[in-house]
Amino acid sequence: MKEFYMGIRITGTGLYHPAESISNEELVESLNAYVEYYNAENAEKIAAGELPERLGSSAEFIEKASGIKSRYVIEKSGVLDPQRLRPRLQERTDDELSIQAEWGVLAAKQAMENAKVTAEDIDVVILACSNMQRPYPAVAVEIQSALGIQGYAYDMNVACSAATFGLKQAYDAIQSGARRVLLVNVEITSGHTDYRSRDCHFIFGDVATASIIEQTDTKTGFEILNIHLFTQFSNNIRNNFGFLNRSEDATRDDKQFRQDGRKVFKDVCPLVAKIITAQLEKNQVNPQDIKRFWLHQANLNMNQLIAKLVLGKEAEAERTPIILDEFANTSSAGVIIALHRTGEEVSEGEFGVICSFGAGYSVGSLLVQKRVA
Ligand code: CO8
Repeated sequence: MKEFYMGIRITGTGLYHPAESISNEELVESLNAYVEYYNAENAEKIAAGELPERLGSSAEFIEKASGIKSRYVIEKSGVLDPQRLRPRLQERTDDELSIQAEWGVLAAKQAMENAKVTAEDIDVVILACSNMQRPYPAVAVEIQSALGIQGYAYDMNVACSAATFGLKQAYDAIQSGARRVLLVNVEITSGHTDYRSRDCHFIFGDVATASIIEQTDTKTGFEILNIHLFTQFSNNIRNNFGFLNRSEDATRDDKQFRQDGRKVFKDVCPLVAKIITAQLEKNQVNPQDIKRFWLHQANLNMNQLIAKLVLGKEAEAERTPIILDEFANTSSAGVIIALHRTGEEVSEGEFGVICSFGAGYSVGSLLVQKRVA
């Protein structure tokens, strides 16, 4: 092993998802009702070429193109209401726990229980995700306060790679003297999904995950052997929502998630395969010895292709665990859900790769090894 960091391990993970889930069929029925209404209402403008005709969706397309069958959402009736197409949420007062902090606390408690640590054992809280509920105060500080953790906390955003970049921050904090880090990923994606567009209405789901990272040689967990982070600017996944929208008197309809999915697919698959291959080579680990590739959960076909490029052959299904069929793309949280659900399948000494990719572009790849106490 060329590069071997000191024994820093992921010793516990937690998962919270809301109770309500939407199937492809339900989502398509709602979009198609909206499209029919929209096209009828705007028939004259569409005929004159002033507005584009909106197009309907299909459940078969969604499953074939992405592997997604359902997604959890914070509030189902608002998303499915063709007159609304976004969750119906109650505004909370400043004295109430914010929604994102509430979900973060739920996932964190499970991760802390699994890692057998209490609030007193933790020095740092990081909330890493694609969408923050507000700019400040940092939601991570609210989670820290709700859990009674001392030390410091902050928010960070690297879109779908926020969890792996957050693991790097956790790793660095421990190398700098912190005892334990609580990393939380709360993705309430339904707040930023354009449910009017067939190109992206099916893509995302809501969830919260949490991980405990600590230096130990006596606790079961995944030892972090190597971390590789990479970014390269691209407009192919973009969201122009921001605090300057008001001042710009912005009118463009681009303040939600949008992407050129085909380009993303073509650019990102070879890039990720190259990064993982180089990382394994550098650390003298044979790709065949990777028991599990916990890849970003955006698209089943993408994950199968990346694994094939790295392994030089089709990967067995269990080698690249898939949770996106149930959860859809949960942005940063996807890799942690996959690890949480299947980490037990890996035995002492076996290797795994945790690799995210997404907007930026950003890629974060961790080579890990299972250690059983
Ligand atoms: N139903 C029926 N037909 C459809 C639909 C639909 N819903 N959508 C598109 N079509 C049609 C298209 O119009 C097109 O028709 P034609 O061939 O006549 O032009 C045809 O089907 C094919 O369309 P696409 O080329 O768009 O379809 P793809 O096969 O490329 O599949 C995917 C689309 C599934 C989106 C695919 O491209 C993909 O998964 N790409 C990778 C995406 C990816 O990984 N993105 C990462 C983004 S996530 C991220 O970074 C986090 C951002 C922050 C999160 C914020 C939360 C809100």
